[in-house]
Amino acid sequence: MRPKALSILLGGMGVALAVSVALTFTQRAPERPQRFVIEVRDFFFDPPGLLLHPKDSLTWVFREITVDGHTVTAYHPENFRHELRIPEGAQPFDSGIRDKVGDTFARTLEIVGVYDYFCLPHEFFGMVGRLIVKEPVGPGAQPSTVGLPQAAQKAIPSLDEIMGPVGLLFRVSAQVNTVVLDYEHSQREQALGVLDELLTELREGASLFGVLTRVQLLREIQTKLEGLRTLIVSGATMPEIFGVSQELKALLAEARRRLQGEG
Ligand SMILES: [Cu+2]
Repeated sequence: MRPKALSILLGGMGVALAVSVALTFTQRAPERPQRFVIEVRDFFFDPPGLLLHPKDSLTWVFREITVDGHTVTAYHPENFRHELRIPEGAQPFDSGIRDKVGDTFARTLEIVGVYDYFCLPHEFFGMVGRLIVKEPVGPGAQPSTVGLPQAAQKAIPSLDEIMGPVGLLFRVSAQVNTVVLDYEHSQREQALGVLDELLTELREGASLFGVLTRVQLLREIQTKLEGLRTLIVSGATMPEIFGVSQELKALLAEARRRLQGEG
């Protein structure tokens, strides 16, 4: 397992610390639907957790493919008899094994609640993810009845973490992924639109500004986002774009560690 996956596993242990700040925390205005992208890598989902609103669209892009491939599979009795950990009445999803880099799988989740999902070949290594549509309710909000594999329990972000400041970092990660995928698909204007919204949020003292200031990473993350913007405007190559996006991810991971260390 890669160091990054390990750090996510270790990071999961400090989640209870975010509880107190989560209570008074707002992540975003819910009015306008947004587009989010989660990257599927060897052997983790990036970001591992995400807060969505019912009209938001969500795409997984398979960025790294190990020899046995990966899946995006909801915890649902119809999926390999796993326990139900998505809302009652929600459609179970399963991408099937994907073994082609750049492949995508998309869903719009309309029913409010928690959606836990896993990668079929790698659940036991902790390759799991958690989505919350609007509110942390439903079967996925309850402790696992049969017990998730130990590595999965450690890797899955807590509800409080996703609903609080760390969830905001997850959202930035998913938006950076959106920018990268848009650019890869020659949607440069869309990519710039997402990026400019993020940069505006950083300048105008929204929650994101506050959280990044608190962990003393505002300036670095802002500079990297501006660097990404410059690359996109100048028509940079995909390796250059991937490079900066990975540097951004590293800064966001560091921000998460610092938030967890505050308690
Ligand atoms: Cu996998």
